[in-house]
Amino acid sequence: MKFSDDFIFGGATAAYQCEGSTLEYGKGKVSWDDFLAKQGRFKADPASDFYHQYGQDLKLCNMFGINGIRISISWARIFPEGTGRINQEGVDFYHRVFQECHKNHVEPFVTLHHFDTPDTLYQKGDFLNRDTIDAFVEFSKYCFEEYKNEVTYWFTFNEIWAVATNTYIEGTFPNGEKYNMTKAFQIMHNMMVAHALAVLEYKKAGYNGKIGVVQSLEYKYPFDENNLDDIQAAKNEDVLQNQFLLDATFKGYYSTETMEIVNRLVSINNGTLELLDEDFDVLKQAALLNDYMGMNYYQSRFIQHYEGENDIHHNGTGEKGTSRFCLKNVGRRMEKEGIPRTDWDWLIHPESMFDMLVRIRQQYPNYKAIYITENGMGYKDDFEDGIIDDEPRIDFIRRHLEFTLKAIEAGVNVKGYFVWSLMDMFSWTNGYNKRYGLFYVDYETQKRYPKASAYWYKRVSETKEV
Ligand code: BGP
Repeated sequence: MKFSDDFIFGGATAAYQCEGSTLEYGKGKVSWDDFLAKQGRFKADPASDFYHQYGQDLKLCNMFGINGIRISISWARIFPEGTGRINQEGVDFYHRVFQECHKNHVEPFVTLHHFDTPDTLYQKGDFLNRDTIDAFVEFSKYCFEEYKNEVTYWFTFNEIWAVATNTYIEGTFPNGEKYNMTKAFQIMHNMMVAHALAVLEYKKAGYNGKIGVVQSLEYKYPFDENNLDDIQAAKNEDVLQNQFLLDATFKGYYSTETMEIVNRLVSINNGTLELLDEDFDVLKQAALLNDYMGMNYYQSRFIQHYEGENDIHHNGTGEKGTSRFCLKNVGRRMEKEGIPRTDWDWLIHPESMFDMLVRIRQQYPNYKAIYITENGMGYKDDFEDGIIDDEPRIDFIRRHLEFTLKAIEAGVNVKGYFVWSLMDMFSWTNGYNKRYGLFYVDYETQKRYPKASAYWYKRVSETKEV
C-alpha cells in the first residue's frame, strides 16, 4: 500500500524554537524570555536563526521532497504588547517567509499560537484570564485577513494539553506551578473557547482556506489490563489529556463520562471550574466547522493505580531512567517490559498511534480529516565530518509511517505527516542536546547538514512507499 499523491510529507517548526531574534526587529517579550533567563540553563537565541535562514531551510525542503512545512506566527512579533499596536516589520517577515514557501512549492501550515503568549497577556493570567481569549481572536482575525492570499491551512493552537500540564501540573513551562488540576482544566477549556471563536470568525468571513486545532495525544493503557483499578487510572489520565479536549473539539460539549472524571479530579483539589453556557454555544458551532485536526503523537503511557503523594520529575537532560510521573488520585506512569524508550524516557510504541487514530474515527465519527502534525525522535546525534547517521530516527519514523498507512487502510482519513522537526532547534525544557531535525544545525555557524534520515525521507516522499 502507498500514500496518495496529495499526501503531505512535511517538516514541523515553531517560531520561538527556531527563529531566534527573540527581542529584535520590534518583537515584544513573550512568557518564556524572563523564565528562561531566570533558569539560566539555555535561551532561544539564536536557536536555528530561522529569521535569517528561512531561505536555505525552504530550499532544502524543496530539494528533499518536503512538500509541507508547519510554521507558527509569533503573536508578539505582530502585536508586541499582545493587542493594539502593530509591528510592521514582523508582519512583513511572515509575508517574506510565505512567499519563499510558495516559490519552493512547500505548502505552509500555519499555527497561530505555539506556546508563546505575549508577556503582557501572560502577566495578566494568560488564557485563565478571559481577556486573553478576546485578544487571541483579534490577533487571529488580523492574520486571516493579512495572509489570506498566502495561507490556506490554519491551526489555532498547538497542543493545548501541553500548555496545561507543563504550566500547571509538571511545572516545566512558565511559571513552573505544580499539581494544580483545576487551573489545568480551566486553561484547556478557555483555550478551546478561543479556538472555537477563531474558527467561527474564519468561517464567517468566508475565506478560501481551512482551519483546525493541533492536539497532543497519547494512548493510555492500563499497566495491568486485568486490574480494574489500573483500568480506571488509565481512564483518568485519558480524560485529563485526551478525552476532555477531543470532546470539546468534536462534540462541543463534555460527555457525561468525561465530566464525572473531571468533577472528581477538580473536587479532590478543592477547585471549581467556570464553564459558561455561552462557551458551549460557540464550541458546538465550531465542532461542526473544523476542517481537520492536527494530531501530535510521540508516545503512549502505561498507567497504574496510585494513591500516594504527587511526585513528578521531568527528565530534561537525557539521563535515561530519571522520569517520574505519579499523580495523586490519577495514576502512576510505568515502564513496560519490551517497549523501548529514548534517552528522555519517551516510549517508542508506534502501534499505539494506530490505536489512537482508529479510536478517533470510532468515537468521533464527525471528524473530517487528520494531519499528523508532529512525530519524531529526540536523539543525541553524532556529527562526524558532516555525516550524521541517525538510523534509530529513521527506524522511528518508518514504523510510525507504516502504522499511519495501516490506519488509512482501516478507514482513517489521514492527509499528511510532519516530522518533528524539520531542522534541529531549541527544545523548551531540554535545550539543545535533544535533536529532532532531518537537518543537523551547527549552532555556531548556522550551517545545515542533511542527516541520513533526510535522504531516507526524500525517497519515501518520492516513491510514496515506506
Ligand atoms: C511538542 C511541541 C514541540 C516540540 C516537541 C518535542 O510538544 O509541540 O514544540 O518541542 O513536542 O518536545 P521536546 O522538545 O520537549 O522534546
